Amino acid sequence: MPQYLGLDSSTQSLSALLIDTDTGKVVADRSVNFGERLPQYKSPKGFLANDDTAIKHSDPLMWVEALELVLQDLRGAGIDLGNIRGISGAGQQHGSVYLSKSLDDVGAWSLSAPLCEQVKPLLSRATSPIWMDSSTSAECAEIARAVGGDECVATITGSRATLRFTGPQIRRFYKTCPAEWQRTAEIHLVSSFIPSLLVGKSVSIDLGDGAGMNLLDLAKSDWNDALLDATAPGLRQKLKRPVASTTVVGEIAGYFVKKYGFAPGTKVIAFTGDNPSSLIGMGASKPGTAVISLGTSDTVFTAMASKRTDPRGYGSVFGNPAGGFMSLACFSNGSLAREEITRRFGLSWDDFASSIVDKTKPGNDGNMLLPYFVPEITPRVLKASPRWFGSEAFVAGKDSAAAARAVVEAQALSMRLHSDWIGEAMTTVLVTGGASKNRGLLRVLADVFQATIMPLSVSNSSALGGALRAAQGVGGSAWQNLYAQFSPPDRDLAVEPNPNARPIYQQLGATFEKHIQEVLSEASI
Ligand code: XUL
Repeated sequence: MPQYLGLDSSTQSLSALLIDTDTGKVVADRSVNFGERLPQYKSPKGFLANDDTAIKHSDPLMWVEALELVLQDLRGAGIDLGNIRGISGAGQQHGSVYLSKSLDDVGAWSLSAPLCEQVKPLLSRATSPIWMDSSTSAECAEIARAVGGDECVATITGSRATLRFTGPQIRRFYKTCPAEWQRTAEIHLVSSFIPSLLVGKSVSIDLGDGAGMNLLDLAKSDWNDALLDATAPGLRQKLKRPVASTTVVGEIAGYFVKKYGFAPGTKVIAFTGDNPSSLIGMGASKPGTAVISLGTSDTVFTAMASKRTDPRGYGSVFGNPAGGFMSLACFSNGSLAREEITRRFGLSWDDFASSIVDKTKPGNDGNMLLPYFVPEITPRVLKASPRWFGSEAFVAGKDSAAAARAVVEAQALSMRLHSDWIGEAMTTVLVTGGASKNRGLLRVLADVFQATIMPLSVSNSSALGGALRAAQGVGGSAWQNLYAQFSPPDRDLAVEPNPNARPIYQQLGATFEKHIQEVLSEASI
């Protein structure tokens, strides 16, 4: 019974997906929602409230507790963790954890206290900035200036200096909290922190997620000295050298063997970012297959045949865990914007879908929404500022069906517009994430992209990518074959585009872009 565990520490939950490579079955699929299961962290959506809406931090101890809870849940469901041969996984990208001591120097975890109590005194910064944070405009400008401008940062790292990226976040910490900075010995991404807990030693950041820091020289697969210096003094000493995503980074710590029944010697493979991990879980690691992930953030990504950067400056290049690079466009108004509409209008997800499919039509009778309910990453809109255009009833918030279509049409148009730089044909697009089974969303995506939209049978492709990479890292089985076994696209749910919608969305795309330009030209945004 060779089993492999994929973990996904994302914005709102920590999930575990267990696969058995002999039977070809998903043995377990469990998730710990932070808001529901760990209310003491006061993070209903996975992050802490802050008067400054640009600041989005989470308590890293919440992630530690969730890790133990999900393992307890697996045991509670009768799973023998002793059958697991390898573990890998993913973390929400860009989020960072700050420790006053390297985990190489703390000794073995003790069984006499839960892990969060042992990690707490090691934190040099109580909270972790996450990908939704947009408080680093000044730091991005400083870093770019120090190395010769935004184009230089993009040439080295694949992305311009970007608000949510870890380098600018580290610089802000160094500037605003000098005493805590002095106490910091080691910095982790979420994707290196979780495996470090599992191994009980400091685990390196992988090249996939490391590319989301504005610190990695993509050509050299190492941190770039000019960017390290521009970010904060002595930064290289606080980061281990990055490793390939396929690296076996250690064996499970005795704590987990004794407490949860893992087999001694269970291998841990480097974790990566949730999007790079999804690329593997979607079977899309070769160029030619585009993926849309519908989660807290919506993302569009593909493996890249050759490295290119986004001339608009919003998109990013990350490492492809299977080798080479991937492109990504990220939208912060994903599920939070969709949920805002269902909440305001009291719609169930079924109502939401039928509002789109049965009650409205492509173009939405001219009703359009700029769905910026939280600050937006792509395009960069720094203040929450939703805008409604169209009929009186729509603008007055009295047309729930039009509102449901409007939020999804705007999201799809924005994804199409802001992924044009990727340069890959999008005739078939695979979709994943919590919302990827909603027929309303699938219909609009098919019509806007004029592509066949194909959902995956497993909705957590990021955790699946972790399990597949673990199987490949330990067992040597090629993950592509495993992918075909575990998660082929769900062809029954595939949605074909309606060709009549093409001209409608061409025109609508132009109107949408015009509205965006208006918003961007307003000094206050
Ligand atoms: C990608 C990004 C988000 C997070 C969400 O650059 O910021 O998609 O990875 O977990």
